[in-house]
Amino acid sequence: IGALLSSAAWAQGLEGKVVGFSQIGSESGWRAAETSVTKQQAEARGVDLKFADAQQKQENQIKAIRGFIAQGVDAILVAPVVATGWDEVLTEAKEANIPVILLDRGIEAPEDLYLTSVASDQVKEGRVAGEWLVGTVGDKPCNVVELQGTVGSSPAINRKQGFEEAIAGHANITIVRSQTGDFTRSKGKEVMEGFLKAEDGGKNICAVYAHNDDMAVGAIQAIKDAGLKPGSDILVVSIDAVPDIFSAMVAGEANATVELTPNMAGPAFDALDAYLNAGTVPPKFIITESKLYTPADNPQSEYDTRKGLGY
Ligand code: GYE
Repeated sequence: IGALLSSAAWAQGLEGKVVGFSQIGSESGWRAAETSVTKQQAEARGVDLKFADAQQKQENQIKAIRGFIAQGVDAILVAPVVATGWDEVLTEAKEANIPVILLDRGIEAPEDLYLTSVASDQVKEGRVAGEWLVGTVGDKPCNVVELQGTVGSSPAINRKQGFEEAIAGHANITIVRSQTGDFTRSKGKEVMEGFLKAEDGGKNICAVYAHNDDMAVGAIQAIKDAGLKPGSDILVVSIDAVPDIFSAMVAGEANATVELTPNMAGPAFDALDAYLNAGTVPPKFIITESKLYTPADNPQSEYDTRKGLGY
């Protein structure tokens, strides 16, 4: 009897399900890791993952989602590059009865247009970074330059807000310049070069706050090229906890990062499994942890463990 019932009535999991994944691109080390973890998670669960790389363009994401709907996929994962402009295409998915799960970035849209959103609390990430700086500089004057993420993306908006909240009321800490580096290493370096030139070759800068580690790594290079020491002449605080920021910590060139897990797909597939197989409606927001790491946290071993995790 077990054998008779096994494949039908007892079926569980996502084996054989077709899931479309509209990924933003590969702007950062964190993003590349998220992509590889998502592919690993799909394979381990027997999911047929249809992967589409949008090369940073929302219009490409909208096209990919429409393609998934036309194919009649069982579900859609989307990492939304910007926060607005999703209502129409998500309404189309809803009308086709295809559940949509948001990964790692939020959107401004009615909540009934997606099943759940798996992401960090990005305001908190900014706050954790800002609180670290407040605790580190004490009452010394500190001019901060900020490298923002992609314009209009939820992490750029929220990480800015959280950091500003943390330094509010500390008049000795001021953001003197703030510009987007689009979450990339090359733009982070280029924008930091401009900041250094504009601020007396960097002598006027106490800290750089980057919305991700890749931009921080670019900024570290620019600081070195300007003849200053990142990590001491200019403090470096960022978000993601990718392996390269831990090697920068080992070298004394980075001071703090806030961890973002690249495993958004695991909780997303768990929620989808429960929804499709048992009708369990997940919470609207599944929030991942935001832990601070500094050079006191054994950065060499953090580097080593992360190297195997899809990075
Ligand atoms: O921090 C950054 C990436 O959307 C939260 O996007 C994510 C961010 C991540 O490119 O490195």
